[in-house]
Amino acid sequence: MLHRRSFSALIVMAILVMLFAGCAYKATPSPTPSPSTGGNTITVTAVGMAFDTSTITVSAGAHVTITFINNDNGIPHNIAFYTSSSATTVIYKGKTTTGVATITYTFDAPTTQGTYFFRCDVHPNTMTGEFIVK
Ligand SMILES: [Cu+2]
Repeated sequence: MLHRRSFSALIVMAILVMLFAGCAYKATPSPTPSPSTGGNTITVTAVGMAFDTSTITVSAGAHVTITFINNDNGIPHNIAFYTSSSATTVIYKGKTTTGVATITYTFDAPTTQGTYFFRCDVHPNTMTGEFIVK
């Protein structure tokens, strides 16, 4: 029964090869997602009486540059940053601009991490978001 024994040996070898291949496959490193840079240069667009984002995230203490595009023809908007949604303490109040127009805001982010608040002062009930400092 030499033939049968070689056949069994072949099966065992095949299984070993498959196991090894399985291990090799698992060992293949998966692509590492590129780390977020903190994004301290940001573009925000206002269109259709809304911001195109509900969050603006920057690094603590970073010098922030925001390109604000107002695509609402004839309608004034701005972005103003406050410590909370009560909008009593201003972090930075961007100049109001009437669309269609683009304006650049520069300011320094708070040095304390946290979730703050931003809104359009012209439409404070509908155009709001979270200003995240991390
Ligand atoms: Cu507005």
